Amino acid sequence: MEKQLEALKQSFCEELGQAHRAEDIEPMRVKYLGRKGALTSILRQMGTLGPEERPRFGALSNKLKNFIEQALADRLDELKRVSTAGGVDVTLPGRTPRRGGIHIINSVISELEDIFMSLGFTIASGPEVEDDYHNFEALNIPEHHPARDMQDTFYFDKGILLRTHTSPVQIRVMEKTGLPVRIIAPGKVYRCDSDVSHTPMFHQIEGLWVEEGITLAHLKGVLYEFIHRLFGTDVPLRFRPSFFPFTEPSAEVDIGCIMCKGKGCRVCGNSGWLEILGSGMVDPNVYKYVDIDPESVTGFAFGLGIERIAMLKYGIDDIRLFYENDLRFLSQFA
Ligand code: 2NM
Repeated sequence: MEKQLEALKQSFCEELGQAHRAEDIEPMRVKYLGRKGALTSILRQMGTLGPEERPRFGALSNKLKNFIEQALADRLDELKRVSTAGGVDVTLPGRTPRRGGIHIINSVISELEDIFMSLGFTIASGPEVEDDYHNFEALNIPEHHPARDMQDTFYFDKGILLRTHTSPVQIRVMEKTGLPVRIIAPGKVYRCDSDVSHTPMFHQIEGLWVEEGITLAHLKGVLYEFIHRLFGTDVPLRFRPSFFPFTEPSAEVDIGCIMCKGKGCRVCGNSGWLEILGSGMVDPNVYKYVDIDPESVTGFAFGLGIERIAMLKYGIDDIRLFYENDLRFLSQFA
């Protein structure tokens, strides 16, 4: 019979743990302590015991009855307290907030900054809302150049726009600080364009080194070093003549396709090469706009899109993924 009491206590405790509403308590009291309850039916068997066993069994039964009464009262108290806290169960453990992470684009920017800082470049920044003069005119981009077309540029009032590249930062630095200049300008730029490889906002890094005696050899040296640090020293590189209004001569830089190792694939359009940046020697006309004597110095500049670098480095085939805020995508890089 002692065993029966012990088993009763155990099943009572288990059931109490499952009671989550105040209304669950009264039915339990009836079930265990009521006239037809479990404890009562055990007590009814007391008559079958010898007189010497009865007092001990009586004491044990009483103890269990008190225990059940107290436990029911305590649990009821607790459940009432919880329901008066606006239905919020303050006894539940808190929810752990999800930890944020660095966006993949920002971590690629940091990586590029580290490379250029180790080559003696400092980091410059400037406004994203620019004027026509710094975004176009001082960069030797003539009035009717296609880059000024309404299709590419987001305009505010006449003469005010969202910068379409970070070159205006370099114009501002040349205007303001003396020579020599050795800077990179990372940041957001805006163009009215949207498809698998274009978003209306994207990121660029442009670099500028202007100092007496700077030649095309410095341009090649810096860009070789940069690309080898970013993609590894076994990636082949080629300089292809090109044109930009603000550099003369100009060159675009291709790397051997990192997807197919130069064999030709969908990513490189079967050419085996990927275009990754534009560069050139700063056009003497640009110096005139910022009051630098074009006879006294030379310099080189370059520019590249961060998203494109990130897509190549991580094998991402749609640029829009960067800005849809889908954590299934973003958390892979955090
Ligand atoms: C590029 C390619 C070539 C460039 C030029 C200048 C400045 F301000 F010095 F004239 N900044 N950035 C430049 C040169 C940018 O991007 C594809």
